[in-house]
Amino acid sequence: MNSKQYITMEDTYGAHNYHPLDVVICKAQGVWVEDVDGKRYMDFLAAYSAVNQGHCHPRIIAALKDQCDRLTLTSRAFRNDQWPLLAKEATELFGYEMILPMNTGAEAVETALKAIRRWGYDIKGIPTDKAEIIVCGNNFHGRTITIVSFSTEPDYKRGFGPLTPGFVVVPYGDVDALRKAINPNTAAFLVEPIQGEGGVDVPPSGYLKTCWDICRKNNVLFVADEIQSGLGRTGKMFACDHESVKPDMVIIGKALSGGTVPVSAVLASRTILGVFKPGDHGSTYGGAPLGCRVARESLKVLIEEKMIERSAELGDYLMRQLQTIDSPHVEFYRGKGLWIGIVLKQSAGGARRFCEALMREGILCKETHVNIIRLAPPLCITQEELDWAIARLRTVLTSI
Ligand code: IF1
Repeated sequence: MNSKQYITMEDTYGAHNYHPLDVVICKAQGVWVEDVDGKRYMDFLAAYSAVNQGHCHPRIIAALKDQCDRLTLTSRAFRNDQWPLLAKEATELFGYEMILPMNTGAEAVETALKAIRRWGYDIKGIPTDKAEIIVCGNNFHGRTITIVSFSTEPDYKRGFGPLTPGFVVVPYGDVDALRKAINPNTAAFLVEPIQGEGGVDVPPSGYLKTCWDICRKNNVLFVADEIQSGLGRTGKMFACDHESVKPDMVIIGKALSGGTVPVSAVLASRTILGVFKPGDHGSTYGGAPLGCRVARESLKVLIEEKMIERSAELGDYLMRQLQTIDSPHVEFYRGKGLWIGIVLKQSAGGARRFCEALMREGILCKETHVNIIRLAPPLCITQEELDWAIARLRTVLTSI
């Protein structure tokens, strides 16, 4: 079958909850993907930063295959030989006392919300059912009904009511708004250190540190959703590291399993994750040996192949090169490491057509919020591959 036939089949039988580019990918390696018609593209989205290590990384795939031949799932009714190793390695690597494993990012965020609320009641002493969690405008933390209850994007929540109460929204980047929103019932502040869906929106320098200080002074948990911004994407292990902020709780996912099977987790102190007693929370695949084995290898690859340093170096290079492109359509560029948003002028007619033009040039990326092109290649990208992409970005941004 050719692309057209696959697309017709998908659109006939699959729910239309996405509006994807018309590229039908059938294989991939590193930064390169190939469609069913044999055309090659450079992936500049990396599955929303779930493929930081590159597609089908040989070490990660080898670990996946080896574990598949041994043991894939026990459920947490029994123990296995991979979860304890991931638990030890991840808590030591990230500097936390405890970790709770889940699968998707949304599940990890829901886990964090449960831990926050129970900490609020059992430890902070907030009256039952009065706990408040402060979140930011333009947030994206997943698609469950509770998570979209605090989204500020109407399309993400319309028709999904009744919505979950207990959330207070403040403008992103505004420390005074956070300070004013805190009251004795506030349990936590949940924030993306850089807003991905918000269009790679980097907050003002010092924002995270000031928010962290305000939370500490008010016995409010500072919780960072690093599911997309973490694991090297911004040139540090975590985006919070750019301001030397150590969250009370950090949420990770996506690249934790290098684009294979979903693995996510919440890390925090023994006091915070100690609120969960046996049977309080869990999931069928959370802590499965297959996911844990792959996650262990994915973290090792990130570190041993110096992908975090590469993200910092090549990200700075990419930003400098973009700044030299004199395009009538670009308002400004923003981002950190190999994570950049190209904010287009209103007159540019929306980012979608630029993404379609880039696809014709052999680059796959995604628009967000109508006028922003998101750039996020796998962190294994080489200088030569990046130069190849920059030449095409220059062509599209100056020729449309
Ligand atoms: C979609 C967006 C990105 C995330 C952060 C939690 C989650 C995500 C910071 C939930 C997931 C994905 C979900 C996917 C598209 C993509 C996305 F456009 F939706 F917003 F990346 F920006 N926290 N983001 O970015 O993790 O449950 O998906 O594993 O839902 O369309 P998940």
